[in-house]
Amino acid sequence: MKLMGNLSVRAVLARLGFTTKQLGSFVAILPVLAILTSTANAGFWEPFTISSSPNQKSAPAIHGNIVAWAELRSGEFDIIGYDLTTNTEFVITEHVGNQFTPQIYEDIVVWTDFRNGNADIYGYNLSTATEFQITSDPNDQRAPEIWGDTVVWEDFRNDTQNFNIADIFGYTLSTQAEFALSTDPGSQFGPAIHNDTVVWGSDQNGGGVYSYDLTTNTEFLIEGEPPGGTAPDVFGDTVVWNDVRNFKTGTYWYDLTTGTEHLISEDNDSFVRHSAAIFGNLVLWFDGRDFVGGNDTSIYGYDLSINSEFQVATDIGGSSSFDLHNNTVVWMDRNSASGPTEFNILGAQYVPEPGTLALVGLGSIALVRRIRRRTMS
Ligand SMILES: [Ca+2]
Ligand SMILES: [Ca+2]
Ligand SMILES: [Ca+2]
Repeated sequence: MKLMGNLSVRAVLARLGFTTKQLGSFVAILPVLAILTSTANAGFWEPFTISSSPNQKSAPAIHGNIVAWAELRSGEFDIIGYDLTTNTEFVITEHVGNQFTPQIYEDIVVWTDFRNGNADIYGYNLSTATEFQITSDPNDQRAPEIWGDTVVWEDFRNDTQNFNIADIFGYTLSTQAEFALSTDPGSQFGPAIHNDTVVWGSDQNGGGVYSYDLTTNTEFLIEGEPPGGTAPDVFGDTVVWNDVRNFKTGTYWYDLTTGTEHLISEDNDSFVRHSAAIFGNLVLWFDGRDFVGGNDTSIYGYDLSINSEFQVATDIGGSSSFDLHNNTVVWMDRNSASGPTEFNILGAQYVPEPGTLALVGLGSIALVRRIRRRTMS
């Protein structure tokens, strides 16, 4: 996954529509292609607009062709969905009370819901158009994430004194069974999940990044150097997060298989980076390096397959979250440059640059043209 090997090149070409026969004739030059793409430039991000309605919005999420976000309508926040294939917007819930922070996995949307006077986790099945309740504990459950059959969230049920020290809980959708992942001392926050791995940040013992293996029910401290511990993300065996060391803000990735930590990049100042996310070879984060006043924030990223850093978007205001799935990122753009503040849900799709020089050198010009045409379309 980290380096673009033959299999992933093959997978990319298959996605571009090449047949098995065409792929077979391509295998001979794959090693050359793999070497040259390892030094290739990053691709580019093609931006698009999802919603520019005047309502206040927050926390967009994406999975496949579905985008969801929280939107202020009639004085309260609801969960709104959008289908990127049909460019149509639809209501997921407009129940009384505020709904925030949706996340999506295939046809299931989950979110934080205040309809009961405290925060609970609710869900919605897009295929059956049915809503369902996940938690009913009288204390707060917030910030759910979902992958496959499992939902995880920040849970405040055990802090009956202050209601601000969180644990991590989870729920199996198929069995409707709730369970605790971590009731460690201090606060555990910002859980993320991919396959059978859950990760979170913790302020326990000065701060750290933890992972949890759902198949073995074991917790593992990844990084415990204070002040580490901003909310991490996980994809496969790769965990990513931002932290500050020696007054430099860095983005790190950790290989759960080898137990090794790697610096992706760092700013030579304590510029704020937060909200690192990973999907496939792409790592993205909010980055304050372009700050020139106001609420300017940028999204920067890094392609682990070609070791290249790039800017995804800049001057997006005080946006507090984005989401990444496949090659598409969505975020909230808060723009007050000309008049009243606008709250736009924007997106961008990453178009990787194929190893064009390698292919041209091997006389496969027609193939290159086909790749580029299909990639650009
Ligand atoms: Ca509502
Ligand atoms: Ca609750
Ligand atoms: Ca705790």
